[in-house]
Amino acid sequence: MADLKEARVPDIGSENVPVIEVLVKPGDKVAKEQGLVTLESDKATMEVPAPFAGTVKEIKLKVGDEVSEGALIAIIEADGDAAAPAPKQAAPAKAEAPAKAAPAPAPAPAPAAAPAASGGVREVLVPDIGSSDVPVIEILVKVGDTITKDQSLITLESDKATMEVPAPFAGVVKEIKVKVGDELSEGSLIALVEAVGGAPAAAPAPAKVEAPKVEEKPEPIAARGVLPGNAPEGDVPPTARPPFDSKIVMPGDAPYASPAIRAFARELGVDIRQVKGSGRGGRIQREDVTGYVKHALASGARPTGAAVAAGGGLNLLPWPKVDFSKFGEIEEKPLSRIQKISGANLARNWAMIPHVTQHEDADITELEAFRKKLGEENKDLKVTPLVFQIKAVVAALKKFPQFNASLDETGEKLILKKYFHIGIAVDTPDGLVVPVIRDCDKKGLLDLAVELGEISKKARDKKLGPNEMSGGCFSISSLGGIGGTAFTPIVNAPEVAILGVSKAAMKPVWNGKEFAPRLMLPLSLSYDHRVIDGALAARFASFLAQQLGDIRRLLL
Ligand code: CAO
Repeated sequence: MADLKEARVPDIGSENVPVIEVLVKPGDKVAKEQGLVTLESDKATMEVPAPFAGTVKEIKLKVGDEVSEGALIAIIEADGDAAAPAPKQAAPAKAEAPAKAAPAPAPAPAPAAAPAASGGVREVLVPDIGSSDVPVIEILVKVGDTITKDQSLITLESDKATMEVPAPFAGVVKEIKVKVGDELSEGSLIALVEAVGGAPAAAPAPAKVEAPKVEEKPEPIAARGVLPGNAPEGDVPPTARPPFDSKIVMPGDAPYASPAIRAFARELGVDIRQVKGSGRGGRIQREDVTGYVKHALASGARPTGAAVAAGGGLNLLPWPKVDFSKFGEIEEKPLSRIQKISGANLARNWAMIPHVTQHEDADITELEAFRKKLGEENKDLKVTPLVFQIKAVVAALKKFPQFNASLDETGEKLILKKYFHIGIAVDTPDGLVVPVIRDCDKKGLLDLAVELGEISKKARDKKLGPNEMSGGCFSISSLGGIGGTAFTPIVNAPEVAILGVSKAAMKPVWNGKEFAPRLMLPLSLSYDHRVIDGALAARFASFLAQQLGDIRRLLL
């Protein structure tokens, strides 16, 4: 009989916390500790991991629901050896064997220790956060600030969660005892605060606060702020996650900011995705948001340069909200994480890059004969036309270096690259991903064929790591195995061009005397018109066609 178990919200330290993302769907196989949903309170963003491995049968909540400890997330058919019994009532799932204490998502207010001095100046200490030596990544107050009870004082970031430590009482900050980079544990001194008004009497130091008893719950928090929207590398187990680098993980630059900073940005009407973070790993700080606003105001709300490069200036109509069920039967299907991430990137690239597509046909009759021969000689290797296209692209990038380039984030400087890493668009059941084959100039056709086979398989098995999808110079999107005569690929920013390849077809071609049957390969080169002009694109495309038309040239 199927072993159906309930996955519930563990003790998250707050109540009625909104679900901002559902990370799995019915039918998904989940590993133990894989994130099921993302919750975001005003103090922390956290992923709730699966307490056991299995197959998701039913999802019991949706984005926007507000949940507390014990809320039912999903019914999961546990894998055979799943050890943890499912909770039978509204209580957090208990971990089979918590490997290590997990941090509290939203720590209880910092405990106040005994008065450090007369006149109501009291120490504020780090509460039980479930981990030790957690780095301070942000100081949210300064000396002289008047703070309210529960106002956030500092932000800590462990490998599992980003959390703000709130003030246990109202008062005036007299001294700050930590700095960014310090590693804190329960009881570490954060600040001296002069209590005001009805501040509680001195508490014993360090007061045990109501922080969650981490040893009784599953490791609750997979870092959301630390690894936002990790669809492409979603299979990386939580314990083996790579160090955070927002540029690698999300070329689309998902906002990397604490909840307080996001709320601050919202308050000012700032789209935080447009703010460039100056903190560690690109984290967005308060000053970045204010800097962004200042810049927008100074430029008369018509941002240029950096702001344009950052995505500003698009004043689009909101997306139409339609109740389609009024017109007939419908079914709702959430987008996969890959679709959401690539969708955001594609929308930005399409809206911000002035695209032009140059079309060209390459005569690959001879190439095809050679490719077939190569295939016969290497029966266990699939040598498709794509490997020749990679080689031809490298030759064209060498001849036209402007294509092997990126605009910097100000939009005012071109970075020319001396390496040749080619991204290949791969269609997977969950959406489009673009793994990168490195140093294609140094690899032979057969090496490229092997690597292409490997990355395509890895992409479809969801095994690609973030490093395998970063660093590309130019992308190829081949629909040649499927069909079509031409299309308009979208430039994969910050690259400046992309080659779309359609299906080769036999066509009558005039050779000066007669029409001869030739195998013609349609090429569609989309480029960023800010960097490349039409004449250059026509030269690049025609050079590519020449290379493919006479593969001896690839040896040059
Ligand atoms: N013309 C004619 N036939 C072609 C061809 C072309 N341009 N390109 C490939 N083919 C043939 C191959 O030779 C192969 O034939 P056999 O089965 O007889 O060997 C067949 O089509 C299938 O090729 P393939 O797709 O498996 O291999 P590939 O190396 O051409 O492509 C990959 C690999 C990963 C790029 C491809 O599978 C893929 O995912 N393409 C989709 C990319 C995509 O979605 N782009 C759209 C982005 S915009 O939304």
